[in-house]
Amino acid sequence: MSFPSEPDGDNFDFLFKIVVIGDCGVGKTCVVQRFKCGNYVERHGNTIGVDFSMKTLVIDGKKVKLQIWDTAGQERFRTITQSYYRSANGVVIVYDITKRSSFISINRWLDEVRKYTHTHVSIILIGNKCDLATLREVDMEEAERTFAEAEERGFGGVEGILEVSAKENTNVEEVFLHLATQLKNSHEASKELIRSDLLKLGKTETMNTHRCTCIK
Ligand SMILES: Nc1nc2c(ncn2[C@@H]2O[C@H](COP(=O)(O)OP(=O)(O)O)[C@@H](O)[C@H]2O)c(=O)[nH]1
Ligand SMILES: [Mg+2]
Repeated sequence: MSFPSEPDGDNFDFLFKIVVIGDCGVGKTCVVQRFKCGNYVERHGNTIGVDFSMKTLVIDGKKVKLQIWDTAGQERFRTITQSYYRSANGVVIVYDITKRSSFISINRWLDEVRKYTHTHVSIILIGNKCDLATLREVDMEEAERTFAEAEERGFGGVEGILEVSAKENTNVEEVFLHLATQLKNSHEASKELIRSDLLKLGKTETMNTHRCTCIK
C-alpha cells in the first residue's frame, strides 16, 4: 500500500501509525478532522474504505509525523479488518459520553486491539461530546474505573482517559500530543537500550536508525 506525502515531504524524525476506533457515531471523524484541519463539520457521510490523515507535531525539537487511520463505515458491522490494525503504534478508542452503549463497547474494542496488534501498542481512551453535559450518560469517575480495570486486565499500554469535544475543540490536540510524546519517548528509550547493547558488543556503527519506519 502506498500513501500520499504531505507538502512538507518526508522530513520527519519519527513516523507513527495511529488507528482510531469506537462505535459508529461517537465522533471519530469529527475528532480527527478537528485535529488535522482545526475545523468541525457536522455531517461526515460514511465513506467506504479507510480514511487517513497525516499531521506532524514537533516534540522536544523532533518532528513526529502521525499517520491517523479513521475507520470509514466498517465499525457499523462491529468488526474491523485485521489489516487496519497492522503495524499500528497507537490506538485511540472513542466513546460518546451521551451514549452509554458506546462506553460499554470499549471492552470489545480493547479485546480486538489485543487480538490484532503487537504488545507494545499505546492506547488512549477518549469520551467525546463533553460539550453535551446535560445529556451525559457516563460520568468521569466510572470512565476512570474502566481505565483502571483495563490496566488490571493486562492492558499495560492504556495510557490514559480523557474527555474531549470535537465541536468545542476541547482536549483534541492534547490526545494526539500525549500519544505522540509517549510513542516518541518509548521509541527513544528502546533505541537507547539497543545502542547500549551494541556498545557493549562494539557495533555502534550500525546504529543509524533514527526513523521509526514501522509502517509497511
Ligand atoms: N455535540 C457534539 N456532537 C459531535 C461531536 N463530535 C461529533 N459530533 C456529532 O456526532 C455525529 C457523528 O460524528 P462522526 O464524526 O461522523 O462519527 P463517527 O461515526 O464516529 O466517525 C455527527 O452528527 C457529529 O456532528 C462533539 O464533540 N460534540
Ligand atoms: Mg466516521
